[in-house]
Formats: sequence, C-alpha cells, structure tokens
Amino acid sequence: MMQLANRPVIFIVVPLAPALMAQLNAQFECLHGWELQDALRAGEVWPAVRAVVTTGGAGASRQLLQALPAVELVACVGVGFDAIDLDYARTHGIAVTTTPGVLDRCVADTALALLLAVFRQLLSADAFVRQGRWLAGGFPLARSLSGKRCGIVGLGNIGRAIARRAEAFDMAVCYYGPSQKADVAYPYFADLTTMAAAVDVLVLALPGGVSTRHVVDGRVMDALGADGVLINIARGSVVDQAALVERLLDGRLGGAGLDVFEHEPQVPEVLFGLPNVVLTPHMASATVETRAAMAQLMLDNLRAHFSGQPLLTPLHLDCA
Ligand code: 8YV
Repeated sequence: MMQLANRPVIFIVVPLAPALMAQLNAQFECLHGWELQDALRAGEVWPAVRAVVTTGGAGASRQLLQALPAVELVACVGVGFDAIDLDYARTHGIAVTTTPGVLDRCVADTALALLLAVFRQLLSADAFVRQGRWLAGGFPLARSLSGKRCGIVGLGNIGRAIARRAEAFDMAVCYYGPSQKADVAYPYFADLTTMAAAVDVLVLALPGGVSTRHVVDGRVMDALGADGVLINIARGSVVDQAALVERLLDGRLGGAGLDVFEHEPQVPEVLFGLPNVVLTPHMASATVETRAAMAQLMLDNLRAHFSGQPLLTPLHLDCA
C-alpha cells in the first residue's frame, strides 16, 4: 500500500490498448477520464494529478487542464496536438510530448493503400468476386496510378514518407506548405489552389487545428476537378466536408480515400453507396507494431519526466 501511495497520479483521458493500460497501471495511480466525465462537467478538481495521458484524437481540453491544477505534463500517444490546448499548456508551464518518427511509415502506407484502392477500384472488385458477378463477365477497367501527378499538402515527416512511396509508384510528386524546403527537389507550390489544378491527386498530410481549418475548401476541390482524387490521412477539420460530400455526389470531384472526418466517428452516410470513395476508421497508424512503438515512446517520456530526465520528444510550445 505504501508503494501505491508513492506512485505518481496520472489521468488517462480515453481507454488505451490493454498492454499499455497494464503498464500504466503497474507504474502509476491511474484515474480513468472516461469514468469521470460527469464529475468533470460538475466542476470536480483533481489536485493530485501530475500527468495526463491522451491520444491525438482525444487531446486535453482547457476544461480538463483547469481541473488538474498540479498537472506538469501532457503525454500524447500520437503526433497530432490539435486537440490539446497548447495556449493553456504554454501559459501554465505544462510540458507536452507526442510520438513523432515512429508512425510515419504506417500512416504513409495507409495513404498509398487508399490511393491504390480508389484508382484500382479494389473494394468494388472484391465485392464483384464475392457476389459471383465475375461468372457473368469481366470487371470494368480501372485507372492506373503510375504517371499521375501527386500533390502533397504538408511535407513534414509523414508527407515525406508519402512522397517516397508515391515516387516508387512512378508518380510525379510536388508539394504545398507554409514554406519551401531546402533539402528536397520536388516542385513547390506556394498556392494550394494552383497546385490542386496541376495534379491528379491531393494527399493531405498537414496538421489539424484552427489555422488549417477547411484549407481544402470548395475552390481547391473544384481545381482538383472531376478526374481528381482527394486522400486525407491528416485531420477531418482540414477539409470542408459538406463541400466534399456535395462534389463527390454530383461528380465535380472524381474520388476520395478518407481515413479522417470532421465529426468522427460520424461519417456522412450518403458516402456509403459511392463506389469512387474508400472510407477507413482513422486507422492510419493502427498496426500492432506502430501502436507498440507509439506506446513505448509515450511511456519513455512519462518515465523521463518522473525521474527528472530530459523529455525524449517534447513539443516546443513557443513554435507549436
Ligand atoms: C492516432 C493520430 O489515431 O497521431 C495522431 O495524431 O491521429 C493517430 O496516430 C491516435 O493518436 C491514436 O493514439
């Protein structure tokens, strides 16, 4: 019992993988945020909590951080920090860690899987075989990926991993972002609509948050056009989803591969019947290997914090 009392108290926002929960339970005294929602809304405060453990999707709201007056660290299992109140963290000296570097490849794989699935009509082809329709004749021709122009929005670590894969599929890569990168030769566009008009595919790999909300709007989608394909493995918030749905329904946009949505897990049901759209449940990083690496990096940050060591992957809140 003594040992129990000495363990740092942490607040886990949403249920995590069983193996990670077991590790956290063994080393920390854990409060379960999903069981404390009513108490949080009722204004309860937990002064003993020293760290928040969360995911990219769940984040850490101002309301939560205000209820944890002694919190020192928000440790996120994920790279997206758009759901963490960084202003509050910055002004209250709360450190934030994420898990960069360990998920880029899986997320990029998912982007290419979505691209291939849309271009080669993989889901319709699979249904075609299962429904026995092959017996009555061949499957219609799909479209080839090689030779297509791929515009990446956000050339960070994930964007670069997507670029390398797109090149391996013989696509011509270019990118848009806040600034041109000195260390890559891909053509740079300073204007997103101009790039959308010049490519066959737009792949979104930019951070979510207020500053990127709806950067892919109706105008950008119209520039991409009736043969264009939109792939989103970033955040639902970066796309004007109503404008996207309209254009997929009336054919002004050619197709889409979507892993993220504006109001997850709600997905517009009108998309369910469209053969040119592939929908996945925010699973770009969701492999056994990658989730284990993300969990390990989050735990290493937590341990470093509580043993007075430098954090492994802190967010630099002045620049974030
Ligand atoms: C995960 C993500 O869905 O890294 C992110 O920001 O969106 C994903 O990798 C999530 O954080 C799971 O822990």
